[in-house]
Amino acid sequence: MGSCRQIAAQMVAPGKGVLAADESIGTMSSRLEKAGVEATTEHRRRYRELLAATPGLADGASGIIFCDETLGQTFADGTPFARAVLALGILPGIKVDTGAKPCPGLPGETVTDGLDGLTGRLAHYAEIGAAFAKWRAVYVITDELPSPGALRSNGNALARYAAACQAAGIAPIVEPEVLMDGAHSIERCAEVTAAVHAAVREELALLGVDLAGIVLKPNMVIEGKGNPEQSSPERVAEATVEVLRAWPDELAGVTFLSGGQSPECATANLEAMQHHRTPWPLTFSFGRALVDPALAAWHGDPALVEAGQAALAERVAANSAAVRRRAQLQPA
Ligand code: 5MM
Repeated sequence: MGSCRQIAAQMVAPGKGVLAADESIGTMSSRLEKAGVEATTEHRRRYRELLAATPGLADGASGIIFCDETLGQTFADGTPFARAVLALGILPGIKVDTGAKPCPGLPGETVTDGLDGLTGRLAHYAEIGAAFAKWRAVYVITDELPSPGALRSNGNALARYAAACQAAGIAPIVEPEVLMDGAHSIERCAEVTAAVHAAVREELALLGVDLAGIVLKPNMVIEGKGNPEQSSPERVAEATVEVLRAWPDELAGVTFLSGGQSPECATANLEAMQHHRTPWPLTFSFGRALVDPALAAWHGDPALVEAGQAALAERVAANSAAVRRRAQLQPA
């Protein structure tokens, strides 16, 4: 258990966040194709190497989440990804869920799969160097949803995953994502996010998960994408922190997902969070809000690897600067 606490603390160290580069093969392939890059195993490998080998990445990134395919691959020089990033001062992580699947009995909702064989897979990932893991549960907002069944099923799966990780000495990122799809208000997002977190907390407690050895990866509390009103960063921060206050002080830290916000918007909201005094660090584990500019700049051209890396470095530095504000605003 001690090592999970240490790893989790390292993941949310001052000024650091986690890069989410764990798109499944299907998601990564369609993102590559959209950027004009043929979706091959080798192109996915090159893109992940571009990201991980970005000069100075360790200054703002404590860890990178990979998917199973990447963790089985090597840098061009033959070094396995996990060993290569460790040598760069970055913790390697692994997404161990196998995706959100339609849930029989819960029309329009999903439950995340991946518990079968999880203990054996975790042992393998630990052996090849993974320090932490990630599991994402997905919740939709409508007037009626999420249902109590979705709250309980996903909360239970997240807790079983987290307990299995801690037993294996791998620190779990617990990611309950309330989607931005829809035209709901920020108040409705707050209400749903609070209910989701309450169900997750209950299940984590029932399985004896050590909160000091997990990292929570939630959505920010924000309007639906279809709502013409969009709250200021100050309002988003206030609403988000209010929901998070239900978490005990011992939680290791909070690393937000970006959820489809623009890179600039996600950073502004993250910066606004730092004005609130909280017992746990509030930092980033963005996917798209960090990598979209890099993918656009590189778009598969070997001559543009440095341009892609510069674009990633710029977003990581901006988010690192945002979370470093905490130290100025909240002197110890
Ligand atoms: C990088 O995308 C992750 C995996 O997605 P799929 O398994 O669906 O392909 C995803 O879980 C990601 O880590 C989180 O959603 C955060 O990413 P964003 O882009 O929302 O910050």
